[in-house]
Amino acid sequence: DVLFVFPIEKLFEHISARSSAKLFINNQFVDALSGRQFPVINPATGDKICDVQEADKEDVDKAVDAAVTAFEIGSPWRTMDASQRGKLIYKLTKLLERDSKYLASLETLNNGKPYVESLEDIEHSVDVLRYYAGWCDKIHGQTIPVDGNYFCYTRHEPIGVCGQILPWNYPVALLSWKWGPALACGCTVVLKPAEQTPLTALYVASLVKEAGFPPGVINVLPGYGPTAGGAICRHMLVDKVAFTGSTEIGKEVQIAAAQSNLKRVSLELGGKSPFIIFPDADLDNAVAYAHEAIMANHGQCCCAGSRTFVHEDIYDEFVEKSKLAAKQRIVGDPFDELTQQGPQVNQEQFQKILNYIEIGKKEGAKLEAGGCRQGDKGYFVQPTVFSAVTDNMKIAKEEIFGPVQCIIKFKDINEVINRANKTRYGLAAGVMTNDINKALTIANSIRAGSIWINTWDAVFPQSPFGGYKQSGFGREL
Ligand code: TXE
Repeated sequence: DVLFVFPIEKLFEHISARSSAKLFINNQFVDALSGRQFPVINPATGDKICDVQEADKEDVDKAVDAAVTAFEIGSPWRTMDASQRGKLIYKLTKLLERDSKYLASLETLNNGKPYVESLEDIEHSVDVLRYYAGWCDKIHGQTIPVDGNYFCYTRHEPIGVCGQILPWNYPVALLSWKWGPALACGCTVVLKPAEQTPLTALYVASLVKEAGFPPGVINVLPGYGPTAGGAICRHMLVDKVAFTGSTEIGKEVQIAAAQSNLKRVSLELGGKSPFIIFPDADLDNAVAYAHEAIMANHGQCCCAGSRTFVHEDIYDEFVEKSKLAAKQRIVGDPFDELTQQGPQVNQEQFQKILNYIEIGKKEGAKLEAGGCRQGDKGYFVQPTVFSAVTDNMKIAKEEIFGPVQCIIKFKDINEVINRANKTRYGLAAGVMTNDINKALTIANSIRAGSIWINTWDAVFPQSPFGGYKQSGFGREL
């Protein structure tokens, strides 16, 4: 039953029946003021799924007006009991569960990730929102015994109108990361999903209305980055912008915030995360973790383990086994239950990855597996493994964001700490070892937001996530 997929033809009918290929403002699906639309593509075929209304600056103004009104003192949202806010968020999680197969099918159609993984993303989103639903009535300040005849207290207040800009790699999951805390605290939201993957966010918007959120509390604007995204970042009445995406655009977001109203900014950006494998670790286990660390979600993870540092004593054997793992990975139709890897999200990302593979070959890295596109339709890339990668190569320094494993040799712990830290990024890191001393030394020496010991990608609603250095600041979850 878990593998039941919503029939694809029905997906199209539903998108139009719910009129959800539009902007969601004030609990209504409306056309963009310009009337412009943009195409949304199925990455498995390159074919158009549908056209979606395209938000621009005037639509952002309209959505922010709605969010400002919803946030006014005395409004239904501001006077609602905190526990009632929690019930609304909880109701939304029930609707997500009710429609999880539909949503997972839509996610797979639009993003290309395997259906089973889309289902897991929806389950994760439910867990995240449920966790935050419980927080609503547990956010309190302090009383402070100041000197003199005074009563002093702190009160935690909602920030206000929160602009939220999402990438395309985890469309529903990242939506839950952004909405959960903002709604729990009583903020209102103007969200822009990535232009590549707006469909699931728009469907969830229809559930927002069904759950009974007051109009204007949540607004969803599909559109492009420089236009709709930029207008959110520059808007004088947006109090905060939470951005997940590339480091380059993260910098632009912060500049726009500074040049407009000094809105608060939180940034969750790229990475080049090191995974350090010591010879005392179980070899097969380490190979399997390192493989998943980079291949999961087709390499399209901000916290992908994209630099695999392997100790010289086990290097050759590790490479051999990693090569085998890559060759065995099943790439194909994301709706097939056996598929482990579907297409990359779009032509641009697909081409970017193939370019990096060519650069790797030219720089002298040894291609052990993959290295080409798979098939002649859609944006499929073969799981690729490079050995003999050195620190100065582009493929060891830049974020490829694809299924390309770079295996690098090291000799000792101090040297590998230094080398692992030589990056502008600092999102995550990992170590595989049976020696607690080595594990804790690594954990305390690598400058990254999450350090995983004998695991990877262990991300929970209850624990914080975010970067050091140019991987961003502020914490998700
Ligand atoms: O990212 P962008 P792209 C990395 C990854 C990937 C690269 C490029 O290396 O290959 O970035 O991907 C919106 N003002 N990551 O081009 O451009 C845009 O519309 C405001 C890592 O997709 O950063 C989208 O909604 N917003 C990352 C979002 O920003 C703007 C996930 C992300 O797009 C804007 C994605 C502007 N001027 C990519 N320009 C991660 N941290 O997981 C664009 N946007």
